[in-house]
Amino acid sequence: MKKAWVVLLLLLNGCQIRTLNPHSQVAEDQAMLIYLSFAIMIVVMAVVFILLFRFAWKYKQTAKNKNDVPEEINSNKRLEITWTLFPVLLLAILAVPTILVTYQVSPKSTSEAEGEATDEAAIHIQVTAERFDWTFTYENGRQSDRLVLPVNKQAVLHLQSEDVIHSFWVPELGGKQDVIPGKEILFKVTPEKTGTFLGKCAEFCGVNHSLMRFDTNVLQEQAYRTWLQEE
Ligand SMILES: [Cu+2]
Repeated sequence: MKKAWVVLLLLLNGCQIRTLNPHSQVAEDQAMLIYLSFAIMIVVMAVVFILLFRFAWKYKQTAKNKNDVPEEINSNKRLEITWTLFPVLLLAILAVPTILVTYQVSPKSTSEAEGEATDEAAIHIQVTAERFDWTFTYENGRQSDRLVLPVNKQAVLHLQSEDVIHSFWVPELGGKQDVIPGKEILFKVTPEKTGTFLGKCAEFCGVNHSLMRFDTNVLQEQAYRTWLQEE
């Protein structure tokens, strides 16, 4: 029994990748959607299971009712309206924030984003995925295998792939975002906390896919500037 719990905990932990530990607005919005749909699911499950057990108990066969012929009921307006409106209401509660957030956080390709206002002070980083590593190129030309970002400042990541479809994913900052060959995709993120967050490719891209991991370091702005100048 103990073993089963350990296995379950390991599965839930996802080995270092922590999805529900958001440190950016995008990641917070995504986590909120997960919690909301989970809460709705719990409500539905509770109703279904309570009714299931209640009816199984209430209408169980006994020596007394064994030969009863149940009354035939053709319709019940009140019940029918309830079980139609209730799911509609739940779906609406789920749909409105989902659509709003999805449109808001969806990354766009460069051509789609043309003419769209970007933060003047935002930093731009070229992110190149190829089998099987990531290269991050900064504004001063510095290249690195790690993503380094200043805290509380918008970063515009220009995602590009050299070969096949990869997926950019730093769960604590948001994502996952497919990286598609022949198309540059902009992913905007503003990290809200300093620290090191694990990122990885989330699209199976070949035999060494699992090696496509990278560290994301979120630094204070001054430390970021210093790091940029380092060799
Ligand atoms: Cu990949």
